[in-house]
Amino acid sequence: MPMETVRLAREGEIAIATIDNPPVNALGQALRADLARAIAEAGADPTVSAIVLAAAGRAFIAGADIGEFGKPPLAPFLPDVLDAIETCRKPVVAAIQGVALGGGLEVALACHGRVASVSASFGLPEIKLGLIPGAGGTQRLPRLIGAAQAFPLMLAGEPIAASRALQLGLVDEVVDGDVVAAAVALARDLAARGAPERVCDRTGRLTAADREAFEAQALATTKGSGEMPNAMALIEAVRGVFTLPFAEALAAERALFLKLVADPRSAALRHVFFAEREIARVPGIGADVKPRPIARTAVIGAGTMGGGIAMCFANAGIPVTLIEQEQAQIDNGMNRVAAIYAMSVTRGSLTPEKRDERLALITPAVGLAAAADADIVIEAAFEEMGVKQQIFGALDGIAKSGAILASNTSYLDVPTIAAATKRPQDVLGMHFFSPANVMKLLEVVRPQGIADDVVVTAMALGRRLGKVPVVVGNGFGFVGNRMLEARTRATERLLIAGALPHEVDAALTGFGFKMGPCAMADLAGNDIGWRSRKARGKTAAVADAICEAGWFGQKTGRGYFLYPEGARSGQRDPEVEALIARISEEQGVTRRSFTTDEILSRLLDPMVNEGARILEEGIAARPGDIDVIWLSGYNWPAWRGGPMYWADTVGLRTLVARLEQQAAETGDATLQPAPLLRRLADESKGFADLKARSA
Ligand code: T1G
Repeated sequence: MPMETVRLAREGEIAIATIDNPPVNALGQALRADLARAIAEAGADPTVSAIVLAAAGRAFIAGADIGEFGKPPLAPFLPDVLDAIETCRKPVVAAIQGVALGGGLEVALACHGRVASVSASFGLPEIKLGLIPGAGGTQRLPRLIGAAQAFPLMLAGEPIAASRALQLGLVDEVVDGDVVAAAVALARDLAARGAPERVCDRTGRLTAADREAFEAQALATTKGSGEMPNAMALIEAVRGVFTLPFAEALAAERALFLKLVADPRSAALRHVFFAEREIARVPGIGADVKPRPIARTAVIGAGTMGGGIAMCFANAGIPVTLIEQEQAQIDNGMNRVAAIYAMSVTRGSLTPEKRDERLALITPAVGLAAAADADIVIEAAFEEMGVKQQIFGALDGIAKSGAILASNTSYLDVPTIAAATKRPQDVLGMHFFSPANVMKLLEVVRPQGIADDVVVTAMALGRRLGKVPVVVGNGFGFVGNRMLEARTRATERLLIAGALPHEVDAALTGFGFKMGPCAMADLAGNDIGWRSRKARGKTAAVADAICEAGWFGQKTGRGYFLYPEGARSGQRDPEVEALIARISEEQGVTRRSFTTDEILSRLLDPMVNEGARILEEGIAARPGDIDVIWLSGYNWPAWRGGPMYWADTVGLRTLVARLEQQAAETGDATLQPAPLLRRLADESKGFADLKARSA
């Protein structure tokens, strides 16, 4: 049976095995089997003196096939394939172009020589999947470059460039040309030198000084390893290079790896890996739809959001005109932008040259006419419909034909804004999150009737700005804020029923969030929610009372918590706790205590329920999109996979039962399980069983 994923060819006495398993040569079962076969065949061929391992496509090998994890493992297993390469009696040389990641780098490490193209990059990113290298990376990399060089690389999981790999001794040569030809030359050379040297036999770099340096790194890591077990497993595995014979250390690494593969935290991170890639596929829009060119941009409104959005463009090297109505306003806006850049220079995260470069890309202007030549105009003005319609109506007469008009509104109706123009097909929402120059999430709001290439352009631009763009439908609060509203209402209910702000926040930070709902409200400013509730005729007894007292949060030194002398973390406030108790009494509620799990259920179940409604209404195309929104916009802990993934781990029947109980207890009809949630639970299914639908 012919090999599907590896092609064998000859260059004289050199056999060239070319891996070809699109899109990124992931080491799935078929490739592992073909690789083992190619090495065996070439190894046994008396006319072959050496083997070159090359790859077709944009990646050398992007690692193990992540999609296979969690499924019954299929032979041949990667460690065995790598053992066949390393113990081959003929030298095997890797010709590396593109990325060599995870198992891909481990393949290269099992070879007897490595030649890289200048654009190649190398990394062991397993840590990001809640794993450690599982096919010799923790043993062979330290033997090649030293444990104190190897450990930080594996702990960070970030790729390094070919030039750095050469410096470290990870590769033998870097070429700016035909990497296969260079690998053939090295293979010939190694064949002439006799039996190939194996990386597993190298111990020269594993000195006492290297051990000492590694142990210092391990100690520092132990102190800060947090929730994830894999950092500790990595230390244990790497320490094996000093304490165990190679074969035993390899077996120990594998055992640690397989344990982590079975860990639900890794399963969640693997879900996130694929969900983050799935968002690029917009249902109903073909891959043939091309984005419109974006060379010049404009931002209307130089407030906190407008300034931050302008910085996103400048940071991506895209010229932007920042527009205000009056000179004083644009001066303030530019001063704020300059101050943020100055802070980055002070912190050393930006050079003065880069600062100047970016500031030079932001052109301040007064009057909408300055947006005339922009390919896209993003409006970030005051959140009031009349203001938006006035701006879009004027822009309609100014912006060039084919320009995209986007609103950064966080909850207003986009079609109503678009109706102020004669080009609604070119008007959409691009909802950035504060601070816009920092937060990754970008909700691309796709109203009915929008042109496909406008959506595709906004998505491509989002990626160009280094954002995580997710297409959402038009509706109040779109996806993220709509679910946040459900959690905010739950917080209010919990406080009146008997919980205290620090207890509510502790439950969520214990779950993995960096900040609880009360501290988050205090950071954002309680007056923002207050104004929005008042504008919609809504009330929240506790939150309103805190605002009526003028306690807007950190900016007033007091909110749900006290912030003495500008402290960034809040302290319990007996006055707030007394105010809450008074409101319970006024509402005739007998306060009671709640366990952490009860608090979590009351905070998160309503969010998931709202998520189910959002999917029913098509405001989100996939549950995974909702998960990515909460990870990149609201600090949902990645190792929990996101709200919809988490719901499946709890079990939808359990969630339905809990929500029914909460609805009965509170009389709040919004807690009645959404039809989709109830249906999936009845069918013993999860959100993961849902197919994508057009947002
Ligand atoms: N397994 C399965 N599919 C993969 C994959 C992988 N390792 N890498 C990429 N894909 C798919 C991806 O889902 C997408 O599919 C398509 O390829 C293009 O990817 C034993 C345990 C390589 C830098 O963590 O970082 O080895 O959406 O959209 O932006 O020790 O993909 O088109 O259907 O991301 O150009 C370690 C993961 C695995 C690297 C390319 N490796 N991949 O980025 O394209 S664990 C990784 C990436 C391991 C061993 C261990 C990136 C990329 P689709 P893409 P890209």
